[in-house]
Amino acid sequence: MSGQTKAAIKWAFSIPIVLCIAFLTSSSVRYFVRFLPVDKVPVVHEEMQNLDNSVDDTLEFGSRTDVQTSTSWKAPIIWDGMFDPDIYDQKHKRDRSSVALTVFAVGRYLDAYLETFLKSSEHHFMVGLPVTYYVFTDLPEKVPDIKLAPKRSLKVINVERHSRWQDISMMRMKTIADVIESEIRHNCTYVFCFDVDQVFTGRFGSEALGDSVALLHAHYYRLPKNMFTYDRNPKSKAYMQTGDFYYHAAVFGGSWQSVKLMTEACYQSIMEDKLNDVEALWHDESHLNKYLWLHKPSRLLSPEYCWDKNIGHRSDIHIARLLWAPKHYDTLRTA
Ligand code: 5GW
Ligand code: MN
Repeated sequence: MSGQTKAAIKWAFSIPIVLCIAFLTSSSVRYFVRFLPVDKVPVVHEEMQNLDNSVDDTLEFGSRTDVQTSTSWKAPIIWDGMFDPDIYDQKHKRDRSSVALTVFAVGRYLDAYLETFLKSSEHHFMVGLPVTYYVFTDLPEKVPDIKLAPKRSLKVINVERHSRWQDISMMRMKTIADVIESEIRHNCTYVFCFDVDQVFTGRFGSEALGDSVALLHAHYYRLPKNMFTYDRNPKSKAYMQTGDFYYHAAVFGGSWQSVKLMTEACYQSIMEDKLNDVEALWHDESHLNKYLWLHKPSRLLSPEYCWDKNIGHRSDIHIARLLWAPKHYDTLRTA
């Protein structure tokens, strides 16, 4: 054999060995990295993060036999007992995840709900992760001065007060899309959008983070599809004959990219309806349901994540993480 052939054979043998070693080290590095303290983990910058990824392999879908724990398109539905909170917290600290929380407190809703909402959020919402609150209000000087934990901050954004309450609710979509474009996308990985008339009462943590996240409405999760209150007017852009679930617009979220697309699309549909002089049955919620039927969410939250105490005891609700605050429509909805 010539020296050249020998060299070629050596080469050919060494390629699979090198590949093998490379594979073993990369997988063992990935395995051991999870045991490193958070601040020692190297930050890996990837083109596009895979937001709902391998930690979801740790979900125990069979641990809850009393409820549906995944959708037909294989998105997890997060219920108590299915997840290990520490695994999710560690993953998101490692990934340097940060979360924007948007909330509107316009007119009388500010005094009625904002302080309780924010104080309870400090105790339960994404504890340990950097959170930026974006409070939208027409009364910026009245926003309470809440003491925030380290790495958490609050920005007040002035918005005008629409005279129709339906518009206050619907125009949130446009306002959220705009602030994602101007601010949130530079500061945060995820965005969660909340109604203000709610109180956190239990962990609402990093297990809820995903690319596009929707909440099962407490009043509908056990009802058959034909009872869902989708918009049934074919003239509305929100019209739908059937769907997957009935989602509650009081909580939705995801990566800033997904929430931007979601809120922009809902706003477009709302404006098209206005041109056609129609309004969807449940306003922004109807449009959100239509969007999520056409663009399946990657993660669903069980009604633990927005429970209504008035429903009474349900054996499948082991913990209420966020509760509807009492409604005072009589005083709040009069002009
Ligand atoms: C006022 C009157 C009727 C309906 C809504 C409002 C209203 C809503 C308001 O005056 N100010 C305000 O900030 N909002 C925001 O829109 C709050 O964040 C509120 O949580 C959200 C949705 O309105 P809700 O909570 O009254 O709607 P539902 O579907 O929970 O009854
Ligand atoms: Mn509400």
